[in-house]
Amino acid sequence: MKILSAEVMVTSPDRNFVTLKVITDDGVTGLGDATLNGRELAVASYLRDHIAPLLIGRNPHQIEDTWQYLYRGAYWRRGPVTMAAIAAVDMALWDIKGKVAGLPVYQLLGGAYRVGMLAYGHASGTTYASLSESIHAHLERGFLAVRVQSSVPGIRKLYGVVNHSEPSGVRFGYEPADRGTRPVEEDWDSAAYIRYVPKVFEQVRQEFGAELPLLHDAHHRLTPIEAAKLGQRLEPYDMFWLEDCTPAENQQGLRLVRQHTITPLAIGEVFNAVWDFQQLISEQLIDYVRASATHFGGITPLRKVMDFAALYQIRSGFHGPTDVSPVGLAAQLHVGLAIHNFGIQEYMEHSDATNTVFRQNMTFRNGLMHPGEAPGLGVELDEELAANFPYQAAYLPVTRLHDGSMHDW
Ligand code: CS2
Ligand code: MG
Repeated sequence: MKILSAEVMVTSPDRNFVTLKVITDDGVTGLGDATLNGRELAVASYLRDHIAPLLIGRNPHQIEDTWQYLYRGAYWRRGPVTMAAIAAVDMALWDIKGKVAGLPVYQLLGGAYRVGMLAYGHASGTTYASLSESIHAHLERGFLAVRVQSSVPGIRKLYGVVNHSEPSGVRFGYEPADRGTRPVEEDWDSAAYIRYVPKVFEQVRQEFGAELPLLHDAHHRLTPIEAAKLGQRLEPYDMFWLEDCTPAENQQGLRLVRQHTITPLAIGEVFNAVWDFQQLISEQLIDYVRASATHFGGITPLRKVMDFAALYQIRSGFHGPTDVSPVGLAAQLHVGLAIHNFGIQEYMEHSDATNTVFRQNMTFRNGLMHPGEAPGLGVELDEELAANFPYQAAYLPVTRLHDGSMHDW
C-alpha cells in the first residue's frame, strides 16, 4: 500500500479548520486535523509546501516511522505549527489503518477500557443569573460536569464568557477567535479576578450543591503566587480542577502553586511535545494533562504522554474546544476510550454548520462521549459543502493591563 496523494483543505463553517486528506493507491482515505486557532494558514502551508510532497509513495501503515521521519527530519523540532502539521499526518494514517482493518481506532489502541468518557461543557455568564441559567442549560443538555467562567466587575470583556444576549454560532459555548484583520483587545485585572471568582463558586455551590464537578480556567493569567492564592481560596468549593493557573513555560513555577494549595491543577493545552510536560509530570506538579491530539503531534504522542503520566497517577483532560475540529476531537476520544488513566474530556460543542461539513459518529449520551464504531476515526468531510465556506481571517484576542502593557490572553 502506498500514499498516492495528500491534500490540505481549509474550510470555515463559523470558524476556520485545516484538514489533511491522505489517499492511498487502494483508494482508502484518511483525515487529520491541523487547526491552529489564529495561525491556520501557517500550518496549511507547512503541510502543503513541505510535508505533503514527502508523503507520496510512503507506506501509510508505517505510522511510527512517518512520525519520527517528520519530527527528526525537519531538524527544527517542536512548536505549534510543526506539531499540528505532524498531528494531521498521524491522525490520517491511524484513520487509514483503522479503515483497512475494519476497526475503530480505539480497537487498535487496546480496545475499549470504559463504556464512555465523562465530558464537561462550558457554562458562563456576565451576571450570576445568566451563569446560573447557563449551568442549568448544560445540566438539561446532559452534562455531568461543568466548567464555570464568569465576568468580573471592572474587567470589560473576559475570556470564556458568552454574552447570552448575543446570538452565538455555537450551541453551548463561544468562539474565542474573532473574524477580522486585527485581534480584539481585552483588558485584565488579576487582583479583581482573584477577589471575585471565589464568590462566584460560593454561589454556585450554594445553588447546585456539593457533588457537581466544577472546573475553572484561569487561562495562563496569574503569577505562581497569585495562582496559589486563588487555588487556596477555591478549596472550600472542592473544584474538579483549576486550569492553566499560570503560564507553564516555567514548569518549576508550579512547585510554588503546589506548595500552597490542594486544588487539582490541569495544564497543557498550548503544549506540543512531551518535553513540555516532563517536569510537571515527573514532579507530580499537575493532576491532569490538557493536551489535544491536534496540537500535540497526533494520536501517537498523545498515547505516549498518557502512559508516562500514568506512572504518576496523572489523568487525561484532553482539550476539546471548538478550534479542535471534529476530526481532532474524534482522535482524542479514541485515545481516551483505551487508556487506563482517563480523567475527563472537554466538549465545547461545534456549531450546526461545522457538524454538517464534518459528518461524524461521535455520540454524547448520559454525560458520556464515545467515538463510535465506524472503522478509522469515524469522521468524513463533505468537501462540496466545505468549499462553500472559504477561509476568513480570524484572530484570538490579546489582553492589556490598565497601564496599557501586554498580558497573557
Ligand atoms: C480554552 C480554549 O477550552 C479551553 O480550555 O482554553 O477555548 C482556548 O481559549 C482556545 O482553544 C484557544 O484557541
Ligand atoms: Mg483552557
